[in-house]
Amino acid sequence: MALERTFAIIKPDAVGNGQQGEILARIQRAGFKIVAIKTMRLTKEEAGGFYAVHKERPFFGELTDFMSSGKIVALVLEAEGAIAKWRDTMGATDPKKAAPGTIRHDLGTSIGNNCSHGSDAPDTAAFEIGYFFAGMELI
Ligand code: 3AN
Repeated sequence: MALERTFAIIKPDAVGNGQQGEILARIQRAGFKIVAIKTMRLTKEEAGGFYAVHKERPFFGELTDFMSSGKIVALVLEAEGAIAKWRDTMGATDPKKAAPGTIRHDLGTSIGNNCSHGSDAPDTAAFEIGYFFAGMELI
């Protein structure tokens, strides 16, 4: 398997609950290298640009309101097969369907408030990393 990078977010629900340390510990235990990390608050427009692929979905307004409701932690994670590995570490989108021991199962409260985001493919990882981080932050 090739060394790969993925993009991750610790979402406003988890930062608001003070769970960012717990999630960073899980990232470390799972064996990821943290290439880049920053705390920030998105505007609704910036959240909309990030989730542009979902703009026709009925939950788009709710999603962009939530993602701009508080601080997030944006991360670039590196590991062998990082994209699939991070999605496995997070668990299914809906915390009720996520496996025990995954971040979303253990810390998430609903399909919207599910603590974390992860890129789903190499092309989305490339777009999402570039949306949040400049090249010099990724050396
Ligand atoms: P994932 O983040 O697991 O790839 P997607 O791509 O299906 O999931 O959904 C994108 C984001 O939209 C997710 N982070 C999720 O929190 C949110 N979302 C998905 N479905 C709903 C829904 N029915 N209501 C509110 N938010 C949703």
